[in-house]
Amino acid sequence: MTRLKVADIKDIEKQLPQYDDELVRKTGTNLRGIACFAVGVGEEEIFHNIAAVPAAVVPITAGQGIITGFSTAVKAILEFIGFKVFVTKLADAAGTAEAFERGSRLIFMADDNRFVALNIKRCLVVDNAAATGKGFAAALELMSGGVAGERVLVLGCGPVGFSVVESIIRFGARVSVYDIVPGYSLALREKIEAQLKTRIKIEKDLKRVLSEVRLIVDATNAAGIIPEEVISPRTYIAAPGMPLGLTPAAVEKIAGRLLHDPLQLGVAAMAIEAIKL
Ligand code: 2YC
Repeated sequence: MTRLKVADIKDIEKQLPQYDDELVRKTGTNLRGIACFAVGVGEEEIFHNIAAVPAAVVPITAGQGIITGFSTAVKAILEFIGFKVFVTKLADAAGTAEAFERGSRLIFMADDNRFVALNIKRCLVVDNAAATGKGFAAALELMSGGVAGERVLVLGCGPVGFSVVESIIRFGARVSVYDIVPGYSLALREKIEAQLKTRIKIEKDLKRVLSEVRLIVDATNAAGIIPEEVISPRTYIAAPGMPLGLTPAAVEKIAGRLLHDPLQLGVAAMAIEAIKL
C-alpha cells in the first residue's frame, strides 16, 4: 500500500474543476458520473442521498501519522461531488466522537493499513482499495469505448488489482494479470475463479505482454515499467497505482488516453458506494 506524499495531494483541491473537465473529455462523463457508473447507480437516484448524508473526515495520527493536506483533499473531493462534509478539529477517537456528535453519518478515515468510509446508519464499511479498483475499471470502460470481448492486462495483484479484475470481468473482458510476486497473481486467480467462476491468464513475461495488449490497468506501486515503445494509437491505460507506472516519454505519447489520479476517483467511488441503496 503506497503512502501518499504531501506533493501528491497538495494541488487536488484547486485543480478539481480542470480535472473534472479532463474526465469529461476522456470518458464522456464527470467525476460523479464515473463514480455512479462504477458503483452501478443512476445519478438521479443518488442525488437526494448525497444531500441527506452529512459526512466527516477524521484525521488519524496512528502509524506514520497525519499527511498534511490529506483530510482537506478528501473533503474537497466529497464537496465537489455534492456532499456536505467537515474535517473534525480533533483526531482519532476524539475526532470520531466529534463527527458523531456533530451529526455526521458517513465517516472517512485512514491509517497506514486501510482508508475506509463508514456508513454509520447501515453499519457498512467501504474500502478505498476496492472502490478505487471499481472506479478505474469503469473509467477504462468509458474511455476506451468498451472492453467487452477485448483482452485487458491488469498489472499488480494487490487489493486494487483484485477489484479491477472483478469489475473488468463484469464488463466482459478477457483478463491477463501480472505481478512481480508470482504468489500474488496465483492467489488472485484462485480467488477470482472461486468467486466469479471465470478463468484469467497469468502472464510471466512483462515485456512481451506489454507489447501485445492495448488496454492496461496499472495497479502497481512501480514507476517506469510502461515504456514509450509499447504505446500505440489504440493504447488506453487506467492507472490507479502510485507512483505512475508510465515513463515520462510514455505519458507524452499516450496523450489523452491515460487516466491517473492519487485520490479523486477512489474517494468519489467510495462515497457513492457508501450511500447507494
Ligand atoms: O492524514 C491522515 O489521517 C493519515 N493517517 C492518512 C494516511 C493515509 C495512508 N494511505 C495512503 O496514503 C493511501 C490511501 C489514499 C489509499 C492507500 N494508500
